Amino acid sequence: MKTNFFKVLVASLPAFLLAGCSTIGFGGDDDRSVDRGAIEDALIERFGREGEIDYAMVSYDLDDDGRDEAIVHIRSNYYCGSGGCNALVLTPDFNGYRIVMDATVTRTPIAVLDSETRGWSDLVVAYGGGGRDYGRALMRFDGLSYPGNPTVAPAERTSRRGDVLISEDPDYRELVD
Ligand SMILES: [Ca+2]
Repeated sequence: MKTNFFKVLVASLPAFLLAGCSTIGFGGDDDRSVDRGAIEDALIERFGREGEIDYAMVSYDLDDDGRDEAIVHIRSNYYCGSGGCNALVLTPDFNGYRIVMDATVTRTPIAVLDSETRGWSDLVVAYGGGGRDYGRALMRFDGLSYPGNPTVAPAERTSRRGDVLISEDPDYRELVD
């Protein structure tokens, strides 16, 4: 009985620590969760409510601090053109989520490498179209943020593939209609 109670207690700890938030676990690890409502708030604050916006999201702890970041890819005819759309990384902050990557002209897939820079996992982001060659870019954290565009420095072309976070054809859900 004691053991069972302890297991339940441990299993409910992550939800307890985020008490007051509506938490939804997704991505590869069921034990992890991010606050989808707070992330949607941050995305709406970033993009506004003009035009239709869809987003695909997974959670992954990029800086290994025990709290998952949200890795997001946007799909929107309003904001994005033939060169792709924004990829974002949002990290938990004391009052919501803070954007540490907001990269234009990205495509899926988005992957994580086993290497890291300044304590944050390196990312690989696809790009191409709209007059650009198709390729993959290595995105490295600089201490404050990841690069804002995969097609120019400090991002650099890479042949590395990494572990896919957001697949080439992910499920998008509506942010703003
Ligand atoms: Ca983290």
